[in-house]
Amino acid sequence: MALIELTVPDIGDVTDAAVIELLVKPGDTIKPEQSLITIESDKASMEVPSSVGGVLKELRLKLGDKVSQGAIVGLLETADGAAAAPVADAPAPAAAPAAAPAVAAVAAAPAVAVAPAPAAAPVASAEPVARAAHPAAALLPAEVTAPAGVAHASPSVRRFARELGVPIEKVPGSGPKGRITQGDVQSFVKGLVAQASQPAAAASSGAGAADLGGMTLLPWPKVDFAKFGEVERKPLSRIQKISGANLHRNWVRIPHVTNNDEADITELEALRVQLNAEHAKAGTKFTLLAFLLKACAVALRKFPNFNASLDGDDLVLKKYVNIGFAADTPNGLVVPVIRDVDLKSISALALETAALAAKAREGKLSPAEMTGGNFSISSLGGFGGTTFTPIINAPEVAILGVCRSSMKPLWNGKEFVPRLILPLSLSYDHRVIDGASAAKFNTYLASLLADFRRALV
Ligand code: CAO
Repeated sequence: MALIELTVPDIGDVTDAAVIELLVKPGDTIKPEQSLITIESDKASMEVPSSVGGVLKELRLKLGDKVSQGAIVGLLETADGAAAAPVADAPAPAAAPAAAPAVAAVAAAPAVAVAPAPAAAPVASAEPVARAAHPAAALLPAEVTAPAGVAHASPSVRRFARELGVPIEKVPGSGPKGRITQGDVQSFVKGLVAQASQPAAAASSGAGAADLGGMTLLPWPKVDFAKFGEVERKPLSRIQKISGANLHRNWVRIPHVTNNDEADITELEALRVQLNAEHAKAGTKFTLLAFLLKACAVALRKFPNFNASLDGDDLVLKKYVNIGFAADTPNGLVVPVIRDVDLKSISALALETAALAAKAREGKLSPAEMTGGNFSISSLGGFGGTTFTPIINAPEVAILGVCRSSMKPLWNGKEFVPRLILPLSLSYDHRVIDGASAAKFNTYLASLLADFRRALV
């Protein structure tokens, strides 16, 4: 029987490394090469193993202690007293990466060192070349690989993360007290893989990949839905995948604000009903959408910044007025574009929107019929709702959302009168349009819809 003092070996120029894990406790039977503690400096985390077996009689360190070479880890009672071998006789590290700092458990009673042991690879300071060698690490944005706070994970989980090139300190822990489990590392990697495949989807839609300006997100939650009830898996349609990637980009990259207003369309609706009655034989249907297109064209002429696109540091003001409208189809959302809306009659606009909407539903729109828009209208009036936040169709800078009109009591100065009120939700790119301009645009649009004669002025 011999009592051996275990000390921290030469750990290069690392000093005051924090003890972040105690992997054993007094009374434990320690096998040779078993890790005793994990220490972490600002450059690396390392496990300190014992090269000899025995029973740990005393642990002299606690979490948070700062250690340097020579610090006493604890006292180990060996069975025969022969384990404290010179360094030269000690077993070689089994799997220490060449770049890893050499950390040894040191038996020192008296001055007898024991084996250098396998040590953890420096996770936080891994060279780019080393990272690229790992599939998961290659997916990490630069700032994800930067050093961060102390991570709590067992040696086997650390080893697992290391093998995948995952910086353990970036993995959110789901275990007790935030401890990182092997499942957490797996979820982290799956999340990175999923994120990495999203730009590919955007690229396939012609949108091109883009980094998220340093935004790092948690992995997407992985849930086994079938555990909670019956499910059916249905792949997204091609249009849904393309429009989804575009909507996602636009939502993330454009600072959206929505201005909500109301238009009194009592007179307009009366006119529309009258026109429809008069043109019933010809089969022309004067839709609200046609009037909205015309009113928006007039408003776009009055507020040119809405009829524009951002191109770097320039605002490109367009001298033509092309407006797209969102059309709901069995395969997903598409946006056919009406050209030169300002030059067309309302009946022509009604006919053209009907023809394009029918083509959209049949999936027969050509690419040319869906490009060149300056502004968009998303009309949900036929379905319902009171307000919503339409997503701007980049590179446009604004979009009008319209919900269902309803009769409301309006105060005319003397009494409440029933009026047909149309909700208008104008989303705008706040980099180009300020709140005051948006309020003016929406108010002006509402005034046109309230009295269409103003559109002639
Ligand atoms: N308030 C009340 N009723 C309205 C209305 C409104 N704002 N707008 C339309 N309606 C009524 C119409 O009066 C018509 O009723 P009747 O059949 O009794 O005459 C009915 O709704 C259908 O209207 P419409 O034929 O004029 O068609 P529309 O202009 O409303 O819509 C189209 C055409 C292509 C825009 C529409 O079919 C569509 O696809 N809308 C979906 C837009 C969308 O999905 N937006 C979301 C994009 S973001 O996810």
